[in-house]
Amino acid sequence: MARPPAPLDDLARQYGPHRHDAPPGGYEENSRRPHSLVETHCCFCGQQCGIRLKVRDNQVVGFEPWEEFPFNRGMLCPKGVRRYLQNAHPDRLLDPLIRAEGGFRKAGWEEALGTTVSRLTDIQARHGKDAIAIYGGASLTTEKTYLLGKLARLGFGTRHIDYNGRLCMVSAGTAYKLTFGVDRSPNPWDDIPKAQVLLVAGSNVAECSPITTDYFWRCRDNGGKLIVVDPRMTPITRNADLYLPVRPGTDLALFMGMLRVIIEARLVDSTFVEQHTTGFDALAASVQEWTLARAAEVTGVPPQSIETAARWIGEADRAMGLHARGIEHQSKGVENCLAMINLFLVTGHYGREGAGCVMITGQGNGQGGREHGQKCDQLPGQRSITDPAARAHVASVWGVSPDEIPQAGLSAVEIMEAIHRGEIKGLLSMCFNPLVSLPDAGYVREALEKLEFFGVIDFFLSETAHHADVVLAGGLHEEEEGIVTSAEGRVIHIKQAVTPPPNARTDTDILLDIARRLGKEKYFPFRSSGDILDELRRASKGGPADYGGISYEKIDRQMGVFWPCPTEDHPGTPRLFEGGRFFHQDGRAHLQSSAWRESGDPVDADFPVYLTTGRVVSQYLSGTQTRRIGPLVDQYPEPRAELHPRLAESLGVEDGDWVAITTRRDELCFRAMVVKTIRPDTVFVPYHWAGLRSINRLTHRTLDPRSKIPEYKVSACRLRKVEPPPERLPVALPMAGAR
Ligand SMILES: Nc1nc2c(c(=O)[nH]1)N[C@H]1C(S)=C(S)[C@@H](COP(=O)(O)OP(=O)(O)OC[C@H]3O[C@@H](n4cnc5c(=O)[nH]c(N)nc54)[C@H](O)[C@@H]3O)O[C@H]1N2
Ligand SMILES: Nc1nc2c(c(=O)[nH]1)N[C@H]1C(S)=C(S)[C@@H](COP(=O)(O)OP(=O)(O)OC[C@H]3O[C@@H](n4cnc5c(=O)[nH]c(N)nc54)[C@H](O)[C@@H]3O)O[C@H]1N2
Ligand code: SF4
Ligand SMILES: [Mo]
Repeated sequence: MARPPAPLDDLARQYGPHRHDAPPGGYEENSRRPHSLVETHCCFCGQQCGIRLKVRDNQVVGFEPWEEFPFNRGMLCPKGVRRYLQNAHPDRLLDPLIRAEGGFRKAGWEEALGTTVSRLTDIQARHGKDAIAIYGGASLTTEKTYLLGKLARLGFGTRHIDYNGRLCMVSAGTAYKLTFGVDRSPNPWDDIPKAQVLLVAGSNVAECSPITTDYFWRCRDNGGKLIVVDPRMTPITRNADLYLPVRPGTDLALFMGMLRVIIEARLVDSTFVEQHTTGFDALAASVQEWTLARAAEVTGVPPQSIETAARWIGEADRAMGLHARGIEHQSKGVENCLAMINLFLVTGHYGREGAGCVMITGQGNGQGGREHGQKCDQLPGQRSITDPAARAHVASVWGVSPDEIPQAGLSAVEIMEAIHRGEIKGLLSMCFNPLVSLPDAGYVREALEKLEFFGVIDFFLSETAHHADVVLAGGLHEEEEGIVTSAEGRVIHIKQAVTPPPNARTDTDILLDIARRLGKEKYFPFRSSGDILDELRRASKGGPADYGGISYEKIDRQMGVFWPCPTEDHPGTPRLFEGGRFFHQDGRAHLQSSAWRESGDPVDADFPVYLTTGRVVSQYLSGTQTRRIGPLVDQYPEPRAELHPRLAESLGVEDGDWVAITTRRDELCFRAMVVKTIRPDTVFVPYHWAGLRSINRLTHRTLDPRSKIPEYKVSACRLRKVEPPPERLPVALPMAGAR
């Protein structure tokens, strides 16, 4: 039975959520009145900047910089300085909601939780334990992700739990696991200024990891060179020494071409390769055919630039690579990362100051959120769920026998496919907005409409939550204590600044109440986040991501603790692989060879232009939070299609005109932003909006076979000029350069 979403009022349909502009009492009044300050971290991206939150009357009413926190030393980006406007937002969910005729009605917790548990367990009774799935998220503290994983496996007994980090950087994680035996950026950010060469691939650092630019400029001040690989000249490119305008989806060819140059020019560090790696001969053979001419033809990058980039890395004493979603959001995302890592390994740039290849983590808890058991294939401590020893260890901590832990389940996009097939009939989603963030949104909407029961835990009514039967009013970041692991691998302490409004609850409370209603309270004896952390420490002990010696007090004392940190007296490990010791049993790095493949949605005569997607500085992810913060909306109010003047001219389009973008899935209209900073064969649209502004209606579901990450960065499309679509009211244009 198809279930349409709950209807929205007209305002919400046209503009999305309500905007909120000022703290209670307005800015002036707010700055005068007394308040207390809480030292904690930003709730948004993986940089996890330190921030002091201003608290008054149990509300976050502002912020002050926290200069002592070493990572950002008081610096913040536009999102960080406005996040506090969420706290008193009029859209904040204050009660649980239950689907009713024509929308939702407020409900009590007894009814909402009772319904959620009885509907989900009823589905399981009729169709088996695996007929329900759980979605988690990487904005949650690590304690919550651990709890959610345990609740899925021991509480509900389903094998299907996965999370929104599956859409983020699992291809990078898979590549690091394959090569090094561990999934973490090997270097602390303090290494960046010490490198002589930085190779930045598929990362819009200035807009998406703004504080990292400061490390880049310090590197440049020290004489370091910057190489940027991106189909768009992102803002950091203005200060780059070399720009490689790669055609979307061809990074693998670029890196294989560069590796061949390094080998031919005898820039391989043979001693390092011999003593610390395996697989070099096969790797060298695999790049033989990647001559400069071929690499240039496939990538669209001039051969001299490919050669120069390779030589700079090979000739440097200390070089670093940094990559993000541009190379990871591809159906060969794993291969791209492997090939980039190889460039640094064969040249001996590992385990030393200023030398290594790192991934720039995206989500707030992108790192910690993928280590302790909310991934479909994983148990706490970055252990594999298929490894009998890992199962035995975790089972002993949980007080169950290993057979009681379900086997590996389906990943995030695969769960949607199983819903379409009718195999999964119930879904509980916490901290995830799949309707906006998963590829092929039309397909996702159909899946949500097919569910027998859908429960959502969120503090705003996201577009996904409109499809829910029950919405449980969960907690904001500042309402609970916990830990998060930043892009550097630094475990930090999130402090509770306020308590939830009277009838909302913290996420932890909600999960523990569900466990109790399932009759499983004996496995969930936790009274605080600290209790959960204690168990998590034991569960992770001995695994690659060993948190055994990490406590809130130690984090506060050291301004963060880098894992692995196995014991209380261990200082933590800022730099991995020192002395050339890697995490595989043989202590070596395993160089991996790859073969070239086309993207999953290839360009052809009908769809001749590349469509790529990503972000702008003022909006965050699916926008549930930042589309509600007025000053951020003003910075960039609606998605625009970036196109090159040559492409615009061929379409007869001028800046501000409307274009229809058509892919093999759907067609949508956007206002054009004509810029010289993009390849002429590529169009870029940011993805932070819903409904007719959601670019994911046009993206495709091809997954990377090993990591199951979607290919957001490469679709094929065609464009044509259109009249302003009648269903759109005029919206103010973003001010030039004010992203
Ligand atoms: N302002 C802001 N900051 C954020 C976020 C946000 O939503 N808004 N989200 C956070 C999260 S979760 C993440 S994952 C990160 C993402 O951070 P980034 O990965 O830096 O951001 P994206 O915009 O997704 O993509 C990065 C770049 O990839 C380029 N690109 C597209 N296709 C290709 C390709 O085929 N090859 C190469 N080499 N490059 C390509 C795009 O032009 C873009 O400049 O940002 C984090 N920070
Ligand atoms: N086309 C395209 N699509 C993409 C990408 C792209 O580059 N292009 N990027 C992908 C990437 S990298 C990512 S990370 C995903 C993100 O995908 P999403 O899962 O959509 O990420 P969010 O927008 O953070 O959604 C999280 C939801 O959780 C809620 N939330 C936040 N914090 C908490 C909390 O502490 N507790 C609870 N209960 N709820 C919370 C928010 O209100 C929001 O509704 O999107 C992916 N989608
Ligand atoms: S850079 Fe990231 S963590 Fe820092 S203030 Fe901006 S969004 Fe927050
Ligand atoms: Mo992400």
